[in-house]
Amino acid sequence: MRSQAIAPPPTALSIDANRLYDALDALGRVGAYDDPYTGLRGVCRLALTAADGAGRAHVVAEMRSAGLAVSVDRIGNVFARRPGREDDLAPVMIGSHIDSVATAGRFDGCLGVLGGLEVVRTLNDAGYATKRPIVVAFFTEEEGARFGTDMLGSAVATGRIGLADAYAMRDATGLSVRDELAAIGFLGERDERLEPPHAYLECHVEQGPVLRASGLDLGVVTGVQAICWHEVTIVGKAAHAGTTPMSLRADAGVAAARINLKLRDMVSSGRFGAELRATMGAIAPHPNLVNVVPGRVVCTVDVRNPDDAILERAEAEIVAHYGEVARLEGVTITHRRTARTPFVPFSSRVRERIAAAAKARGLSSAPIVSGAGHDAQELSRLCPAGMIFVPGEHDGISHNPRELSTEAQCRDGVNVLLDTLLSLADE
Ligand code: HGY
Ligand code: MN
Ligand code: MN
Repeated sequence: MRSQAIAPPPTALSIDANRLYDALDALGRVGAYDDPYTGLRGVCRLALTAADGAGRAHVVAEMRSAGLAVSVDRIGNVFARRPGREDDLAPVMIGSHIDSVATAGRFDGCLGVLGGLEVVRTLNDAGYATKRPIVVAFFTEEEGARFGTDMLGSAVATGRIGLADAYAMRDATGLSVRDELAAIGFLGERDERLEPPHAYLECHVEQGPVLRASGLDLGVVTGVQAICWHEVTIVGKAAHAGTTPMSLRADAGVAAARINLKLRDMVSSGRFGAELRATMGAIAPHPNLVNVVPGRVVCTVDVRNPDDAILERAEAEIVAHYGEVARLEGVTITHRRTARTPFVPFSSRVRERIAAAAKARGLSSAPIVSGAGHDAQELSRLCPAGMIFVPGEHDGISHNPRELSTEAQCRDGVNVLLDTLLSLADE
């Protein structure tokens, strides 16, 4: 490392926005596909698939080219370390994820990881060594879209989910987390339980319309709303669509539809306030044929609310409804709770640093609750954690190839990430 400069004032340094945007574009080409519905290039890097493995290898190579020492833990989380002047101090960690849903854009998660890398590159260019070490990290299966529970890697790293339980999780085809980690060469040896960092920062696209609609440059995230996921299995009776009288049917497809409409009715009833969000994202009928009454449906329920007590009430009503639908349709309904996280508040100290850094750059910001789950909520169990939200175009759409944040929006978010990092890494 070149000679150590005196700590520059936080706003003396700025990132190379063009380099950041090029890095986002390059990673966005890994696991890219031509989306038939939007006509755009989408990203599909479901956790631990070959595409995710290629994305991981791409980012690890970038981390190493920035002079970082890379290690992989037993759940495939990747940590890239930059030494500090006082190298035995706890590091400041910047992280997020690079796995994606099947119809993703190139910003969700990637902005946080490549933004962290850009912060390191900016400090390298300035020949500046922070007092504390810096770690840039990405966590395994943040999306939960393949193995069924979100923030899997960061939940293992922070002790919410045990390693053995995580290894045993299987995707819809029966492939296990452990085998798939080995298959892509990311079954690491580093202990999966993370030593508490000094602080954790994550820069992420908002994935919603709030910041863009209010003309704000950034969001200072106050916390993540409570999340509950169910996998619901409905077993009826496959039968001939033409010869089977309606009175003799046990139609799993109609049962799933009743549950889906119930979700919508609960939201529109107002009985759970104005913030309840409920979604049946996956619906898989079997045998899924035009002339067969569906004998079986596996579907999912995703319910969220900033208020834990309201979410509890909503979940209880949904579970009671499973019983009502089973009786009405003559089917059996079982469910498995696959994710359940409470509302998680972020550190007021870190939030203040983020807000001050935005103000020092003349950027407008406001507090905002996160509708999406993030690795930062898991890391907040170990250390003070905070998030910076970046606005998105097209109403901030995400989990869709139309996801788009401009170079300037990404630049502002990562500059504030840099400033906040400096203020924490030099204390
Ligand atoms: O579902 C979520 O909130 C996140 O995208 N994993
Ligand atoms: Mn994300
Ligand atoms: Mn996501």
